[in-house]
Amino acid sequence: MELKKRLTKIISFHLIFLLFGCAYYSMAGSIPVNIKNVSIPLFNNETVEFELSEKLTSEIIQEISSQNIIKITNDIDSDSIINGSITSVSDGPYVFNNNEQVSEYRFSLSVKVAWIDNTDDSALFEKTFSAFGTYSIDNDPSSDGLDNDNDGIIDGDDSDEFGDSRELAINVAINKIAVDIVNTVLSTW
Ligand SMILES: [Ca+2]
Ligand SMILES: [Ca+2]
Repeated sequence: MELKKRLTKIISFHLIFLLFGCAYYSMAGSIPVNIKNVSIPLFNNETVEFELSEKLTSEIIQEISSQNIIKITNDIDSDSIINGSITSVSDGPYVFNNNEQVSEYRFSLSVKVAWIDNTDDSALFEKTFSAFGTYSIDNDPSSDGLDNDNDGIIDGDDSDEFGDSRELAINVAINKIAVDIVNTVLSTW
């Protein structure tokens, strides 16, 4: 009799857990079922930095299609739309050497992004993203002793570290932001 009571307790506990589990699950998957595709028009660029929006927009599109998250469409009747605006960029000193000269700079950018449900114009998320890349003025990225793209591989060992060092820092920052945005789309899902 005692055992039977205990068993009933255990079973009802599991039942409650299961029910709560389901409730949590359905809340996590709160994207309206009507959203089957997304359009991603070229982001606005409010800064004077050249070609940033082209780079960032195509990086996001590439990231979303390679992960097969949601269908991307150019259709003006899309279910949803991702709007973005690059609001600021800056080149600031990041590391000083012993002579108090700047040895590393940091290129930073901020982007305001909203994912809109077109049926009622509500925002699935609305968020500002920031990222940076570092570069040195004196050396080229293949010999500056820096891990420019932060992947743990430095200079000659990293086939990505070449060319104009500021350009590379910009690409690194754009790549980080694109990954961040796509992760936010995924977590909204
Ligand atoms: Ca690297
Ligand atoms: Ca380097």
